Amino acid sequence: MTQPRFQLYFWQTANCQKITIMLEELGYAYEITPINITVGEQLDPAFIQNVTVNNRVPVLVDREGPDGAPLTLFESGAILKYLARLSGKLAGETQRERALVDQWLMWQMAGLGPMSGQSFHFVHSAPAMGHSAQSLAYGQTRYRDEVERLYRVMERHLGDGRAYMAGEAFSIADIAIWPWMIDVVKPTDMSPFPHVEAWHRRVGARDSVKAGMAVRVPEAV
Ligand SMILES: N[C@@H](CCC(=O)N[C@@H](CS)C(=O)NCC(=O)O)C(=O)O
Repeated sequence: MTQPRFQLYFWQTANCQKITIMLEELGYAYEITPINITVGEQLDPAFIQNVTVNNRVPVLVDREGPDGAPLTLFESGAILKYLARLSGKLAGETQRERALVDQWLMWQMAGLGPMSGQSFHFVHSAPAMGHSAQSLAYGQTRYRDEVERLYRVMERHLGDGRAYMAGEAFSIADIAIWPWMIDVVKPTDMSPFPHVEAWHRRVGARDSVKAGMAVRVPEAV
């Protein structure tokens, strides 16, 4: 049996779900290789030596990479851009559209993603590790506030009536942002963000998003 072209090192997390959504959107065949980050498989020396120096997921292998040689890529934003270039889809048609797609992709990669990740850590993970409420309070407030500021940015932007982050066309910017809007980190009161909520429903209704989010690894809880 022939192997699918793409292999995705994956755990059920927002950065990995960006890639399953993108692969589903493009209709590309892929196989999942689970890397259980809850037990530290990303730190396995064999994974670091043979797959990625970055000891994180997602990692995508294109078995038919440029010049026919396999290509192994980490960083979800770089993977999205690679797949967009390969397919000629989802990264804008004109220079203007491409610039705006990149702008919002970078906004997610440098802002919403890391800030939400830190908020998740201080609000969800660190309390379970036994840190005192007092020692966590500053970090919780700092990252919750920053995430809320980023939601206000999105609300102002989408409030102008555009359907998607970079304009009228769905793009990798939407794919990068959508999986990060998780309950643990989004503002508790979403009433100031009606356009963000509407965008979230619009994107979530796509078959590719439903399929990409439905990818499960056996051990994940
Ligand atoms: N900027 C990277 C972040 C990758 C990342 O932090 N991945 C998380 C899962 S979403 C991970 O592998 N965590 C394991 C760890 O923290 O050791 C990307 O967008 O791909």
